[in-house]
Amino acid sequence: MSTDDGTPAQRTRSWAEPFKIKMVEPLKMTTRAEREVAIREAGYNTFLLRSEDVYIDLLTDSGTNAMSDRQWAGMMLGDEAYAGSRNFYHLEAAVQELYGYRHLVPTHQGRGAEHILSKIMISPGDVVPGNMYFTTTRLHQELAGGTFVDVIIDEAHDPEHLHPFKGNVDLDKLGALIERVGAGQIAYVSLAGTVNMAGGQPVSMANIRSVRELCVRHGIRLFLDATRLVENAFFIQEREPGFAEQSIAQILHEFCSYADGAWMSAKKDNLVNIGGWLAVNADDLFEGLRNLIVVYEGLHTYGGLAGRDMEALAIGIEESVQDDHVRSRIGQVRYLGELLTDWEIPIVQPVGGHAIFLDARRFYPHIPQDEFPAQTLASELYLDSGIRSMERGIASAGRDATSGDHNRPKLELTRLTIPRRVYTQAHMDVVAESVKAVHDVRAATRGLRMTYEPKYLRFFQARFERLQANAVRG
Ligand code: P70
Repeated sequence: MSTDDGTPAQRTRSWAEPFKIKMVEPLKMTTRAEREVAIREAGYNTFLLRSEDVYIDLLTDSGTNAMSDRQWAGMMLGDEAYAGSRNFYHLEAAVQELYGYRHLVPTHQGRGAEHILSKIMISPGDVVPGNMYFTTTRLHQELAGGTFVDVIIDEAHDPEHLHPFKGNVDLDKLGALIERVGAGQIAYVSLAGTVNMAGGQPVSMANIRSVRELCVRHGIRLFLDATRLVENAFFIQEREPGFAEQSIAQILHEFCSYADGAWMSAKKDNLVNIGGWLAVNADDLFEGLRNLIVVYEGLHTYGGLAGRDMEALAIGIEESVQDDHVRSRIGQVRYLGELLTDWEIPIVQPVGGHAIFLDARRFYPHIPQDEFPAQTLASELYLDSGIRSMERGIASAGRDATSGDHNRPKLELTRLTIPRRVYTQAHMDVVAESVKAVHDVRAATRGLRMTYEPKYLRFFQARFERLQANAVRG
């Protein structure tokens, strides 16, 4: 821990936010009767609620971060030139310094980068191994003609397993896949830090070193989903022998050095409200990306972002790797996790970087997966207190591209995602109390039926209705 050069006893002292609050945004409280109407009109899908009807918004940590005074000052220094904006060069320098890649293109957000990378790297019929799927990542791989294959360790699918690096790749699974399809058919290996769908679970440095070695041996490229890689570095610093004395920035840099490039949803770790980027080392690859970016995003020196957004992002990158920031960010997530664990609420363990994941299978053992237990839990939480969470279960997993049947993931989770630098510890107390209230009446709760299902990424806009009216509570 870089800021704490003291004894182990001092390390156990409380953390606090390394900032004070300069501007506030009032929150709106609603009544249960108002929420009944709002959630029904939203088709029991928290994505379809109006944010005005939400009290504490834990839908996502994406684009919901609070920017610093330095970032806001940077917004005033936007160079809105079409080409060669000064802010682009600041952004490029920040990514080169902290992530270590030579070439950069900005994108409007993470999926813009996923789209371009998938188009360049994947040929129809290719296979893309990765450490658990992510919704947008997998869809872009599929739209480019690829097939995603999950090579994460089995422990990642078990919400109760206490493995310290549940995001790790299973090298035997990856090796067997390469044997089976041949290295020529593997587009690249796709590795995410603090794996979102597994509960924000980290990848160890030892694991990425081994994955790198395997890839080099077979001439396969390795790309990182860097969206929450700073948070991944924190877990390496805390849990992996030999890293306790290194800074988050040093660990991040080494981790990135094992990959050929990375894509980023800057709306998470990088502390901005919008933005993304794609960075690589190889000149030929960059040539291709830079060309395609002008087709889909914008000129290669803005890629869909305003100059001011690139400036806020360049500053956000610097702030995001500060050890005190990361420690308090993850400290807050853990605080909520500890409250829920004390009350024996089933959550994914160990607690990951960006969210608490409620285990809806154990929360509602009487609701079958086809009746959307995690979606049900998200709507019950909203009804109880106005807190907004997100389904990460069968609705998110979509349908099998060949059979058309639901994908039925082992993990049926409801995510309470904590935005960075936004809420206080008292908000976390209120959230925990609401989860407990919903848990106390769980036996009376019934599931949902899907009444409308969009073709792509159905969870965003799907609509549901209640299977049976739930018992009215006071
Ligand atoms: C979330 C957000 C975005 C994301 C991510 C990882 C590991 C790429 C992206 C895409 C937003 C979201 C996206 C899909 C479904 C639900 C929510 N995750 N890789 O809340 O980045 O959103 O900037 O295009 O987590 O987890 P972007």
